[in-house]
This record gives sequence, structure tokens and C-alpha cells, in this order.
Amino acid sequence: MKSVDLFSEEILRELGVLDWGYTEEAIPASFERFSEWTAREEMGPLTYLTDERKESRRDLHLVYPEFQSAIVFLFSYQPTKKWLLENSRHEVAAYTLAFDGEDYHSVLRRRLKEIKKVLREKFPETETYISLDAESVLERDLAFRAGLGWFGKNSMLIHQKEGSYFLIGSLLLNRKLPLEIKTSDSDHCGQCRACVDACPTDAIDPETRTLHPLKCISTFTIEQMKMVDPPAGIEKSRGEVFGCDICQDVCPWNTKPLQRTQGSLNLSEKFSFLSELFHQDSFSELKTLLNYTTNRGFRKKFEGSVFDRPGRDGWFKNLRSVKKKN
Ligand code: B12
Ligand code: SF4
Ligand code: SF4
Repeated sequence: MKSVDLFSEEILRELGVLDWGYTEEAIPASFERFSEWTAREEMGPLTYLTDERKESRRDLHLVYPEFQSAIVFLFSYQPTKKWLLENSRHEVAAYTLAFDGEDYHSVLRRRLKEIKKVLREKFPETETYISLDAESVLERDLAFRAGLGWFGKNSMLIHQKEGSYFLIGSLLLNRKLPLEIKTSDSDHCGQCRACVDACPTDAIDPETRTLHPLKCISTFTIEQMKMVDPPAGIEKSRGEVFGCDICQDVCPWNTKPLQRTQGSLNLSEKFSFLSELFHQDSFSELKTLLNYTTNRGFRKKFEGSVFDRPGRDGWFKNLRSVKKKN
């Protein structure tokens, strides 16, 4: 079967899928690279990469014993990114607001279940296992094996036509499908160093194409739950208070996809307050919320979005780092 016949253009558009690919390769191309990276002992809060779950990343059979193949999907957040850039809004990373403001884990899980239904209409016996971010899977490597892109110097998986403003989600399958297997992409960064030079905290190691996680603003603002000091150089950022897109915003491979995209910010009623909350001029509403709400109340306000992850203390730390900038 030609891959193009499996999912209609219509359903892919409806589910925000930029591209998808198929692989039967259970072993990542870069587990050794990953292993060397975790051995650097600068993992900070990213302990979920170094504990017993580390070894499971070696082979997809350790995550899903019935594994025979995988279909990998790239879910777009290009419209939100375009809207934020057009409005010079850089306080939060674009993926955070892209799915109606809802946590992408829930939204993409629902979308992957929809895809599973379509798949089972054509291949009724197929069992699936959803891999979406939290599983012990090297997802960029899986997308690489499915022919969807290469590893940029900023360590993002970059697709030649669609750039890197997308999230990766996959269905691991208990059978092989008669689908075309694309060859893995090769490097298209060439001599470019735009991301390395633009990173305010010097977090990118271009030789290994990995990050120094403790220097990365994304680690600091999303993963650090406690009052710790920010990475040196954060004062050169654009005021990022949750996540960071700087090394993607300067990547030339993201220019054309955004030119083709219509900018939009769509938040559900529950999360409509988010668009006004993050204003780097003062962050006054956010400060009020932090000062006058209990930890529980704070979490309740953000429940269902990605913003409750660092907790109230983590947010105080984020705001303090932005204040230092001004
Ligand atoms: C931990 C984590 C982080 C950490 C560490 C990120 C990092 N670069 O290592 C922090 C908190 C910093 C982070 C930040 C972000 N993250 Co994150 N993160 C993850 C997570 C959970 C694990 C990643 C991991 O294992 N890192 C360890 C490194 C060593 O592995 P790696 O990133 O896969 O890198 C591989 C390549 O570098 C490769 N490689 C490099 N060169 C070469 C050359 C060859 C020839 C080969 C074969 C391989 C190779 O080897 C590495 C090992 O496989 C994944 C989800 C998942 N389960 O995979 C999401 C994920 C990587 N994150 C994602 C996103 C969107 C982000 C942010 C953009 C969010 C934001 N705006 O703040 C930033 C981007 C920062 C950046 N430049 O990477 C997406 C990436 C989508 C994409 N297009 O690549 C993922 C896949 C989540 C998802 N389900 O979509 N993240
Ligand atoms: S996400 Fe930001 S801090 Fe992290 S490597 Fe990219 S530019 Fe640097
Ligand atoms: S900015 Fe340049 S070096 Fe960095 S990932 Fe993009 S193309 Fe590669």
C-alpha cells in the first residue's frame, strides 16, 4: 500500500499533522550518544532520563514487548508561533498555547486515538501503544528513523519542508504494515551556527548536537521546581518566563513554513485568561495571582494546561529571573 492511501489529507489537516512516517526499526541510531550525554552528570532536574528508565530507551521492545513497527506523527504549532512572533510575544514557548491552551499531552493523546480508529478500520487486528513525550522513547530518533528529519545543531528534529515547530507523537504497533519506509534524512545544517550564536546562555554543544541541560532556559523555567539561580546569560534573553524558542526562531529552516502559515491564537474559554497573563512589561497579573493564591489555588487555576508543572515556587523563581533582566 502506498503510504499516501492510509490517512486522508482531510483527517491529517483536521488533526494538525504536518507529516508522518513509518519504521520497523526498534533500535535507536543514537542510544550511545544519549548514554554519553547522560554520563556528563549535569542533568539537574532531568532525573527521569537517568534513572531505571534510561535503559528502556535502548530498544522499543523494552517499552512495548509486542513492537513490530511504528507510525510517527508531527503535530504542528506553527499558527500559534506565527501569531506570537507577529505580536512580539516571547514570554512563553509557542507549544504551551497551541492546543487551545490545554496540555498537549491530553490533546495529542486524543488525536492519536482518532488515528488509531482510522488505522483499525483498514487493519482490524492491529494493537497499538501510544508514545507521547513521557514514555521512555527517544522520540526524535524515532522520527529520524521514520524519515521525518535530521538532528539540528540545536538538537531539534528538523523536517526539510516543515521546519521544527511541531511535537512528536507515535503509535507503536504489534504488526508490520505494508507501507513505504523512507530513508533517514542527512544533515542540512551545513556551516550554519545561527542557533549556537543566538542562545543567550550558551547551552548548545554543536559538536554533539546536544544541550547542556542546566544552562538551558527551558530546563530552568519548566523543569526546576525550586528557587535555584538562573543560568548565566539569561539577562540576554527576550524575557522568556516559561520555555524557550530562541534557537528555533533563528533557524532558517523555520522561515518558509511560517511564510505559508496563517498566524492564530485560539484559546478555549477556560484558558482565555492565559493570553493576557504573560506580559513581560510587568507581569503584574501573574504576580498578583502568585502572591494572593495558595499553592493549591494556583495549581487549580492552571490545571489542565502545561503551566502548573513548576508549581508556585517554580513560578516565583521564573519571575525573579525575568525581574533581574529589567
Ligand atoms: C528531556 C527533554 C527536554 C530537555 C532536554 C532537551 C534536549 N535537547 O536534550 C529540555 C527541558 C531542555 C527540553 C527542552 C525543549 N523541548 Co523537550 N524533550 C525532552 C524529552 C522528554 C527527552 C529528550 C531527551 O531524551 N534528551 C536527551 C538528548 C541527548 O536526546 P535528544 O534530545 O533526543 O537528542 C538526540 C539527538 O541529539 C541525537 N543526535 C544528535 N546528532 C546526531 C547525529 C546523528 C547522526 C544521529 C544518529 C543522532 C544525533 O542524539 C540524541 C539522542 O537520541 C523529549 C521527549 C522524548 N521522549 O524524547 C522532549 C522533546 C525532545 N522536547 C520537545 C520540545 C518541543 C522542546 C522545546 C522546544 C520546548 C520549549 N520551547 O521550551 C525545548 C527545545 C530545547 C532544545 N533545543 O532541545 C520535542 C521536540 C520536537 C522536535 N521537533 O525536535 C520533544 C520530542 C517532545 C515531543 N513529544 O514532541 N526538552
Ligand atoms: S531553548 Fe533557549 S536556552 Fe535552550 S538551547 Fe535553545 S536558545 Fe538556548
Ligand atoms: S539554526 Fe542553523 S545550525 Fe542551528 S539547527 Fe538551524 S540550520 Fe542547523
